[in-house]
Amino acid sequence: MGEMNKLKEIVSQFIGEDANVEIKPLGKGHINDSYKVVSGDGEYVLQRINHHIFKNIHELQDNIRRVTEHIRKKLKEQGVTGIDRRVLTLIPTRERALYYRDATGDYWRVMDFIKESKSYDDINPELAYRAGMAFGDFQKMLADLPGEPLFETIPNFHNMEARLETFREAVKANKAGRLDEVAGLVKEIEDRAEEMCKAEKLHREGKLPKRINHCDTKVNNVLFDNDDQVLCVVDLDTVMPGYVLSDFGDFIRTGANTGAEDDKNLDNISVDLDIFEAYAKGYLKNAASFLSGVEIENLAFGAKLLTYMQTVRFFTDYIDGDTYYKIAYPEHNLVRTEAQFRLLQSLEENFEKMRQIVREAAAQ
Ligand code: GN1
Ligand code: MG
Repeated sequence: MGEMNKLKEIVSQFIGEDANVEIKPLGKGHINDSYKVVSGDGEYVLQRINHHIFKNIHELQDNIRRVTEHIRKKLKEQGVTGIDRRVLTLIPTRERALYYRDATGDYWRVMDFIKESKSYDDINPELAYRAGMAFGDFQKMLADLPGEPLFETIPNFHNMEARLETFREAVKANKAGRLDEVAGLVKEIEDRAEEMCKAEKLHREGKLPKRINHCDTKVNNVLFDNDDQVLCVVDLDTVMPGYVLSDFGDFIRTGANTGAEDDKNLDNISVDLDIFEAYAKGYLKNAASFLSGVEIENLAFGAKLLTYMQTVRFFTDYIDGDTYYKIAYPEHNLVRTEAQFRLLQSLEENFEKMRQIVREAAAQ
């Protein structure tokens, strides 16, 4: 069966047979494969869920069901109109399952395509402010999710201690024989290791709670409408318990970088403090009411932490021989590592300014 016929057969499991269905690749995630599906009765997103990374698809899809149902309920209570564009809608299979496993063992899901929406890879302060409000609202709406805690779809996903352990194992094993060329960078990572494990330490001391986090607060995971108003937050695979400083920090890492995540020209890279300030203001506008002093005091640290964590993750994958992230060329993970490290250095240089900005935003 050709690739397109295979995709059509998978789509038919969810929406039935449609000879004229159109399926085209969509987006540029590092993990899943996404397609836009246009059929006679609607537009959808089809995704192959990467089950090498998300090992329990059943629990993952159940998380997304709980999260989207809860948000939908909140939006209804608030009298919000056009709810179908304000929260993702999972389309079940004809057997009423939330995913489909094909004959080769791959896992698939279908969601409604959010019409007239767009995302940005680069933003301005106004959009950052709106995105900050959106992620603040997202955490707030989920703060009273009833029932069991959400499943950790990737165990220890934003746990720095665990990430460093994996990094050190990779260094020891030196599987791809790449260690000689990167020894200087290994030292830079180790020099900061203790500081960067501060969140886990605070948590053990009972000073930093876990809440429901998005855990992939990239700029392009916020959808905007044609008037640049926020529609909703997407990419819910990693919604799980975590520290709010992680979500704050990952947005700054991706949204307040004047360069690209994999910029080859390190001179392009620095923290954009206007974006930082706008995001902090928007986020705290919606989140200040439920955050503790310790959580607020550590938001700026979160920007350093998530950038450091991403440096370690790309670096680990490079040392391992590129087994996790999709790469476009052989040195890609090293380029990403160096670019993230440069951003970290810029965050370090601007750290006191960032803390001051957060304090002022929280006082408003
Ligand atoms: C991955 O594929 P994407 O863009 O959704 C990764 C994030 C990283 C990011 C780095 C499940 O996200 O944690 O921050 O790449 N997602 C997973 O760009 O590992
Ligand atoms: Mg993602």
